[in-house]
Amino acid sequence: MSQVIQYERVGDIAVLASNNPPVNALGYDVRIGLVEGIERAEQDGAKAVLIYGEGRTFFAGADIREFGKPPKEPFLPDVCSRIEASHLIVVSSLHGTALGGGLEIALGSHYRIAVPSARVGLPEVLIGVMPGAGGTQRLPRLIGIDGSLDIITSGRQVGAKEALDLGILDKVAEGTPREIGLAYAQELLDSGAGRRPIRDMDAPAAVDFDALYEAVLKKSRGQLAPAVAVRGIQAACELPFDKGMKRERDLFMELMATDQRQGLIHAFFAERTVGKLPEIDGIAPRDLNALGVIGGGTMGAGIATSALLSGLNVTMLEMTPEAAAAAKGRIQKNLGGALKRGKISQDKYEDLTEKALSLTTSYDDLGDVDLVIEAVFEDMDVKKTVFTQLDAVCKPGAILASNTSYLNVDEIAAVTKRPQDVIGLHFFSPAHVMKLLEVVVADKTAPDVVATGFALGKKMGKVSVRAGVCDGFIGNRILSTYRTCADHMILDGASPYQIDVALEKFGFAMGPYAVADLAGLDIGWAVRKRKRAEGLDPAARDSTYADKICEDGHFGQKTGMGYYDYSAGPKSRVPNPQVIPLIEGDRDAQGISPREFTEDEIVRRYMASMVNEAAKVVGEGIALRPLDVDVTLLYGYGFPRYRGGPMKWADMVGLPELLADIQKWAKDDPYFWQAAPLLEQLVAEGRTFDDLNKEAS
Ligand code: 3H9
Repeated sequence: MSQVIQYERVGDIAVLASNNPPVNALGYDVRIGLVEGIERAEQDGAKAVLIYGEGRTFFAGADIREFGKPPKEPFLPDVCSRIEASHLIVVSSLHGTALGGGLEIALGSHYRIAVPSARVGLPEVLIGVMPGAGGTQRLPRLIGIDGSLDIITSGRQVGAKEALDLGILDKVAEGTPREIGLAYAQELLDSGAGRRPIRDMDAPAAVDFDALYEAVLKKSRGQLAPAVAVRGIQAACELPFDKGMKRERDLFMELMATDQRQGLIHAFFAERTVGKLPEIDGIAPRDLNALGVIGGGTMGAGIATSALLSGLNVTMLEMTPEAAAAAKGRIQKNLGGALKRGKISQDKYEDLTEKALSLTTSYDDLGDVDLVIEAVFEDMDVKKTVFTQLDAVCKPGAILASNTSYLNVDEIAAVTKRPQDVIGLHFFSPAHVMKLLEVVVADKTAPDVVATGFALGKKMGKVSVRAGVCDGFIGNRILSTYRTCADHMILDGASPYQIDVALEKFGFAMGPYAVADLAGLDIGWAVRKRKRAEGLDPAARDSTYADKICEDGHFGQKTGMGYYDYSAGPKSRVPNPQVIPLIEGDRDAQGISPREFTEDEIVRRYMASMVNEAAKVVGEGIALRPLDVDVTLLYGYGFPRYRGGPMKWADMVGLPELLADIQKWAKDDPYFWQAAPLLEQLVAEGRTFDDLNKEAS
């Protein structure tokens, strides 16, 4: 008998309790245990079977770690069908998250009960597959096409009440899953209720599935699984049950073989691994109740909003009462958005804006905060002044953090008498929306300060990535390289619009020039001016058209004009007619004859420059592992999740091919295309970035 499924008789009811922490994933032992449990119940005279999960949840799905390996019998669809075929009444009692194969086990059962806090769903498309154990065949028979289509193609989790209303659940009751399951099974036996296999229910009438397929494909922006899942629902409506099951299995296996499945599962595990760091293993974070924020512009107000929403008290410091009032207005606006979306109540809104938030113009009011985040103008001298003042007023042990996006945190720390308490906490704008937080660890930062940075990120619901100190840390350093690559392609003949289209087709939410317009062209302008002042390498290519756009007062969306003209609204994106002549001027001045670029070449160059810089970032230890880069790009830079991140993408494309491209392009521009030593090493050793991830875990 399987170790993970415990069998017990309670009167006429055979109880199968699954005990496979942490989430009762349906691995081999669980599958075999369920089949054995049903067989034993049938043989020892039970009249009903109760299936439930011990620990925090009912089955959260198939064991994703088994994906990509040869499947081992009994397969999950057969387990569900075996449960359904039993001559005993089978009840599943749900708590926690009954997801994917977990919900499919419940759908294979004849009745379903859940505790009120339970959530159900078929999230397979979120990891690049589709329900493969009867979900697309049974759910439409139970709740119809519309509900199934929504649940299966979105992958969203459905609360118990909604699931009851939809007809997925038969009953919701308070208690432990065991108690409510036993009571319900007994109630069914007492009432003489019969078996109720969903396979015997009528399938809904077919609709125009080709149109549905196309609509879902368009909505999924390049991701295949949701549209392919529509074909599964179609099979439920058009084929007899067993043939529908076969069709579902074929579609499932088709998706299992895709790069998108690999990319999405990589992303799933990468975001769960990124916070696991040897340096903070077992280290307790410092107390974190009161936060100070210096500077109430868009960034500071976003950070304060996020902190307030996570339950921290915030003291916001601004230079003047007027600026403080403006900062409060921004925070109120942000929180107003949360109120409007139903995320907080009116009372909570009042509490956060009037009690948890205080405004000040005096550094003395920061004496009691546990952690203070500076979000002032991106200028080293200004930052040093702020940190000197903070060092003077903050209590011993308080953490002093900078939200700088490029500047050297070691240099900032050096102006204080407590460099061990100084850290970089780089949020992404708008900080109350964007999920990424770079935790920048300086030379002298203490481990419990790092742990506190991660604890703050968790409290705020962020995905935190550890970064070392360098110009731009992980994300902005890599961004600066691939933007430079795009700028070079423009000098050589591509247009910003062609580049945006090519990368949006690749799957980026927005192309780099549309992003630049959104972020504000003045930001890149300031960085270019700083870098030129520091002295550019004479071998580096440079251009001036982007500066000229700024000199004309066009900073992108906020001024209504940038690479695009936004006079018809922020989404209108009509090319600004002044841009191409400015580019042509640059080309003429540099004696460049423009050439054609295909979309394929644009993507190859752009991606190669990104991966190459990322390999340098990993090789230098700025990012701990390739997966840290992947998570950074996925959460901060709109990288398509179904491609897993740039390093995972590179592994799938092939590192030798990528290196060969870089070496070829280096013949024309040896300064820009310097291959990363780590990339050369991996190619020489026949290894991948993912091998490095595995070695580090
Ligand atoms: C499927 O079912 C296909 C079928 O239709 C057909 C098959 C033929 N497998 O997220 P957490 C691990 S596809 C293996 O931190 P939470 C996770 O890595 C599957 N491991 O906790 C982590 O490990 P570690 C459909 C899994 O409370 C630990 O559990 N189901 C799986 O924030 C805790 O996870 C899904 O896609 C898994 N299925 O969230 C559900 N799930 O401690 C995917 C989790 O070593 N899972 N782990 O880092 C989730 O959405 C969330 O994990 C869940 C819990 C909501 C369950």
